[in-house]
Amino acid sequence: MRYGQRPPGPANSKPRINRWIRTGTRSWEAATRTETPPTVRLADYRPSPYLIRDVALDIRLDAVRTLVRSTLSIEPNGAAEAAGAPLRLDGEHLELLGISLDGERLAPEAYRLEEGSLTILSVPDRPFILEIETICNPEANTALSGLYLSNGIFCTQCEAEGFRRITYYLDRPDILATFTTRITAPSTEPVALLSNGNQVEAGTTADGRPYAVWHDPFPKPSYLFALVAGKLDFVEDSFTTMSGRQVALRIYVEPGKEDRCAWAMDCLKRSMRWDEEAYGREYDLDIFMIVAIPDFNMGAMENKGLNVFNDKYILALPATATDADYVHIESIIAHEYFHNWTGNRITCRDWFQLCLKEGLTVFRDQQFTSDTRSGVVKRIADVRLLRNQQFPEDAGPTAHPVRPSQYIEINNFYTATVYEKGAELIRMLRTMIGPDSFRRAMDLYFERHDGEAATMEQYIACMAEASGRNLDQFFRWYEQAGTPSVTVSTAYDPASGTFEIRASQKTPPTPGQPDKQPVPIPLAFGLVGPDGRDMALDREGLNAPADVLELTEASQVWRFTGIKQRPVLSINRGFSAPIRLQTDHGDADRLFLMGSDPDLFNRWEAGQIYAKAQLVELTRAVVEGRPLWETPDFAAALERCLADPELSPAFQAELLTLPSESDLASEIAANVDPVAIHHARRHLSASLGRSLHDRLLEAYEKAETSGAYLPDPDGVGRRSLRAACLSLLAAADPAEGARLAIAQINADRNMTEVFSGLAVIARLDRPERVEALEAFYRRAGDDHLLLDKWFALRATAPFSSTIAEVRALLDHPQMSLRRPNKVRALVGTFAAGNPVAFNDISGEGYALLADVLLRLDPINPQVAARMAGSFRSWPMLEPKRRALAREQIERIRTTPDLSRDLGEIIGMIAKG
Ligand code: 0A1
Ligand code: ZN
Repeated sequence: MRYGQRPPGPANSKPRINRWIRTGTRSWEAATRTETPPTVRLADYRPSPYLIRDVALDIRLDAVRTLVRSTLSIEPNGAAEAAGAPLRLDGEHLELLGISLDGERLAPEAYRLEEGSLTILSVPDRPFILEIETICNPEANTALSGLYLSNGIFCTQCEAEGFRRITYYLDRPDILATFTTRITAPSTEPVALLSNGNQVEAGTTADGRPYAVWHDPFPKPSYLFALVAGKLDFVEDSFTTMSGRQVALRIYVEPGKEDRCAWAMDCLKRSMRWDEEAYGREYDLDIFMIVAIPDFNMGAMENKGLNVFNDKYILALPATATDADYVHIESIIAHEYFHNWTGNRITCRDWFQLCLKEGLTVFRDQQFTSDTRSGVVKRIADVRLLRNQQFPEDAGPTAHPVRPSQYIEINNFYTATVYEKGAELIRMLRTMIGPDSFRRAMDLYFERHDGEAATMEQYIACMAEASGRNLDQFFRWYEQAGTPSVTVSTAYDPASGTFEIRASQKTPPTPGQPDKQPVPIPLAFGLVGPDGRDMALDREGLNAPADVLELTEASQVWRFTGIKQRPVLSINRGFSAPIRLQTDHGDADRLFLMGSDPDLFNRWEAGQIYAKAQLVELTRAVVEGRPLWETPDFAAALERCLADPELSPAFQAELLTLPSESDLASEIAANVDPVAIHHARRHLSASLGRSLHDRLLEAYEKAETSGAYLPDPDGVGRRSLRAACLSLLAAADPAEGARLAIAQINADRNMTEVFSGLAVIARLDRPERVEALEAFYRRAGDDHLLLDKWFALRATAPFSSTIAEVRALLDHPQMSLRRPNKVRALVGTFAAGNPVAFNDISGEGYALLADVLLRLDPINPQVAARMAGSFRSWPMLEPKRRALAREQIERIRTTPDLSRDLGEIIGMIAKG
């Protein structure tokens, strides 16, 4: 029998008690949709009345009828006041076959089966054993939560609440149990059978099926459970930990893809070493496994000892993956690995504490990349991400605190706010207490809470205790949504040699939070003298360890004396706080900082601020039909930076890259015309491309890399400089741009160069475009990762005609709404990466997204809800587009039977 086909059901698979809720004509996913899903509130958190100590799972795999026998050692929770309470277990889409308590089969009157739960009405007030037998259907699981099939491979995704789709359980993160998992293959064919922990047994059943038993000695919440089974091959390596233990490392991939795992393995070993060196954290099992699968709702998942990855974040060869892919792989491998301590050993008490593991782990992966590559370039990338994704979220209808206080569907809260702003809060804490105290505080956190499910308060208590600082006010950052705006002005009095800095803060209202309190804002700063150096300052009166001003009140003043010449203030260095900043700098100050600030981040930032101000004005001129202008001073400043041998190519590339259209939209914030923004940005790019033509061409040629491809910081930096130069040259002269891009594609040195050439061509309205994209399609063949790149390139063209092209591509034989990567590549890129076509004045772009979301929602609600986020900035659009977008949002909102996921998000968005 071919693997993946349904084998004859096991003899005992006939339902004995069939209380499965039949779905009629509605889809499987729609079966549990209710009209008014309940809101879950942090304030309602109560410890569970029961604990589960050990779990034994016996899982007999079958594509459509997987049998799960679960044996749970349960005991009343002494800490909870619910003696004698019924035992309510979570469960969804399960067919219940039977339940026994301490070996006695339960009669149907002894329990209640409802949508989403199974309640045992009476249980002993001592430890007892509960055995439950259920059936689930992996093949029907298109939501990819629970046990599902990805290209014939059985795999699980249990975060946040997927375990309840495998068996009835106390599916909440504060229930920590040890797991022993026996997996029986679906047929006699040999397959990999994997779960968490260490393998303790393997063999063949009487009917010839392979089986394996895994035991994970570390108590863990159910969301960290994983099972993978299927035709997979692996590459193997090993790692010696700091205490000298040998750990086997394995990466499992679909057969034939083993040659694409070398980079991922290298990243894993470097991550393991880094966590030992930076945080003293050692790996704890005998084996660490990664499995790469093609269908996954997110990037990757940190299941204990068995990370599951979207294969685009594992597979890489120079001919198939770009530098950006290599760098993503590195940071995601690190992120998932670092979760072993921040997330797994210490997990979250409840889902409101998600930032405890995610913000902290993002911060740790940022540190790793920063140490591995260029610190400033990494910081710039993180700030760009924050501005492009988190700031608009914080300014729109889906704004929520880093630690939300309520949700309807927790999967909707895996957001840029929880992850990226969450990481910024950890970074601020470190800035405020200093790196040494921070490390001591982390040690204390690990020591105090290892093996526990913790809260944000407990984490902050460690920070406060180790540093001796009161961090009560800091906690507001976790509870208040919205990006604080900080206004800074300065005054210099040459007569007394006094320099004064005034700063004030204000956080705008966000949904449900009309009034905001001041938060502590650490502002790293320096006073830059005319010689381009920081002036030595009397640090007295500064309330932070380094050169940091702490703005804790609504407004504050700092005064410095003995200042002999007028300095230029460089503030929020390294983006020390995630704020919007308004200074009283004039253009001359900005250009000066761009050329001279000793803080490299702020050199870049000065250029961005200068360009942003110009672009906002140019956009206004486009809207009003006024003539546009050149920016010779800015061009000259860029030219000086390009000629500066002290600046790395990677940093120069960042200087040459203008603020994104989404960043500009959130800067303009009202009556936004995305097409006008696009024209203004293209105009400035073209103008810079013309005035810097020779310099750009020279830099482009000089940065060419030779020899074997390596994703090292220097090579990546050179190629990114080439891409930045090419983009400006193409804006100035599309014919020349196309010629250079085609040459780069044809040279075929590596996928980075090919793809950056294609990215330019794909956005040009020129005859070469069609031919180049067709050639790339032919080259992609059936390589699904290359096909995703092709879909994304097709979706990215900034023309109205792209809407019809994307619509047509939805019927392409390689496109499927069941495959998240495909949908994201085509529709996600269109909606989030092509503001011109998406916001086309016809409204057809909005209609296209709405159509896809309504088709996708019954198949995969999580992915539908996430993509609906592209509608979230509608309230700031100009009136015509606003009305068109609103119409589509309402069409979605009023569609019956929306999933909880899409229903919650679209409901929030519709409120505006
Ligand atoms: N915890 C993972 C991300 C993740 C979250 C939810 C998922 O399914 C709904 C899957 C993965 C991480 O931070 O990497
Ligand atoms: Zn994470």
